[in-house]
Amino acid sequence: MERSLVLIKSDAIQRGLAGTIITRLESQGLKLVALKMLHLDKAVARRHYAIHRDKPFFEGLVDYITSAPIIAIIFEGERAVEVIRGMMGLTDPAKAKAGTIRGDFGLDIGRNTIHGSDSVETAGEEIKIFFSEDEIFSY
Ligand code: IDP
Ligand code: MG
Repeated sequence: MERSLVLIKSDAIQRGLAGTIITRLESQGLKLVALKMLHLDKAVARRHYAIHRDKPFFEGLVDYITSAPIIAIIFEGERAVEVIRGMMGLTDPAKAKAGTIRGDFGLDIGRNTIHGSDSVETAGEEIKIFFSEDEIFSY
C-alpha cells in the first residue's frame, strides 16, 4: 500500500485547522498510520525542503515552517500520493480550486496549510526524516 508524508503546516496549526484538515483526508479513506506534533528546528526544516535551497523563498520558508509547531502524519492508501496532492490543490491558494484544502483554507503561497509528498520516491525519503519504523503502525 502506498504511503505519503503530510505536514499540517504552522499556519494551519496557528489557525486551529488541524482537525478539519485531518478529517478531510481520513474521510477520503486514507488510513492514519503515524502522527506526531513537533516544532521543527531549522536543520530539519532545511533537510525537508533541501530541493528548494537555491530558491529566493528558501530562508522565508524555513522561518515559516519553524515559527510554530506542525503535525507530521503518514497516510496510507491506494495511490495515496496522487490522491492527497489532488485534495491539497495547487501550491498557490489563489490558483487552487474551491473544494481543495489549499483552495478553501490557504492564505497565500507561503502559508498554504499543508504539505504532501510529490512522488512515491520522495515520500520514502520524507518519511525517514520524520518517523522511525517503530512509530509507524500496522492495523
Ligand atoms: P508544493 O508544497 O505544492 O509541493 P513546492 O513548489 O514544492 O510546492 O514548494 C514547497 C513550499 O514552498 C510550498 O508549499 C510553499 O509553502 C513554499 N513556496 C513555494 N513557492 C513559493 C514562493 O514563490 N514564495 C513563497 N513560498 C513558496
Ligand atoms: Mg513540493
